[in-house]
Amino acid sequence: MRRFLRIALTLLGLIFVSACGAGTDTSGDLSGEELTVIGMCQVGAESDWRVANSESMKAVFTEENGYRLLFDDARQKQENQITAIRKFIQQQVDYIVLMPISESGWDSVLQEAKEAGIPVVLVDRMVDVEDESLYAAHIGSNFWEEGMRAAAWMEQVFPEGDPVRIIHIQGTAGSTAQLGRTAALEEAVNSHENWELLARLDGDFTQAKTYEVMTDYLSALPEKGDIDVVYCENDNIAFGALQALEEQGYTCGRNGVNIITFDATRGALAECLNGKISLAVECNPLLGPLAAEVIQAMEAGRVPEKHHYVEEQVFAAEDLTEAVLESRKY
Ligand code: GZL
Ligand code: ZN
Repeated sequence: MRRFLRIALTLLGLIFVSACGAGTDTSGDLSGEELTVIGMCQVGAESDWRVANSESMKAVFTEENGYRLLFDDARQKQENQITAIRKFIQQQVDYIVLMPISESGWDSVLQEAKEAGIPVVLVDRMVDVEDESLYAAHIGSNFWEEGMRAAAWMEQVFPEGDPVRIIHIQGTAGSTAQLGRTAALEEAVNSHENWELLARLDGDFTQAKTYEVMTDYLSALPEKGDIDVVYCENDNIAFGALQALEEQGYTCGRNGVNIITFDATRGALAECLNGKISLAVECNPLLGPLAAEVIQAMEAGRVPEKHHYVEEQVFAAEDLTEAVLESRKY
């Protein structure tokens, strides 16, 4: 028995040491590092877009390009992003690159970064802060414009005066992408008396959540509804909605339920090519090179432009071929 206990205690000790080992020193002071140290706060891995965005950042902020990248995945929680920023401040990183999950709640932690003399570069979504000096620059998309492109397409395909019955499935509440894409749809619905919002559901930018809320909504209808458009605020929402709609017997495409999606990742373009998604509005995740350009400008002592917007387009089925799909980078 004593021998067994001795072995068990030894094993426990080993496990304890290795666990501590795994946790050591990501909080060490990096102020002496010659490489440019980047503390990066990513939202999570909720969507195909997000994965492509992370890959784009990691491909640029490499050691051979002169960077030490500290990458934190917040698993879709703002408090994890705030904790990571405080850790980066302790480590005295040279820059903080933040992909903020939502617009509000950043004033105090960004003030702490400012007092520590660490410039903050915002990528993708925006923050809503009193003092604009709390961030050095923002690189991202104009989400309202993306929504207006979708509304313009709806105007083209639905003759003025025709009824258009719309289900709106939103992204993460309070994120700039959700706020902008929602505002554009609201403006379009308000300016077309025959456009009707049947329901507004929360898809949180994920396929699983959307499949659940859309299935609940559709199965609660007394009979199959007349749905002209499902306005999905990103591709993963569109995938969840498509799955639920088809399971409930709806035909998706130009002669059935028109799914509109945002991001236009390769998976969505494939569904567009096969006619199940009617419109894919591009949202460009490849923001790494622009972010590096801004940081290099600051390294050279220049003050960067405050806002940098990337070019984006829309895709309908007739714009797509296999070759176009192959040419897409994400
Ligand atoms: C848009 C980005 C959104 C994408 C979603 O720039 O913030 O977050 O549209 C992602 O796919 O989850
Ligand atoms: Zn009109």
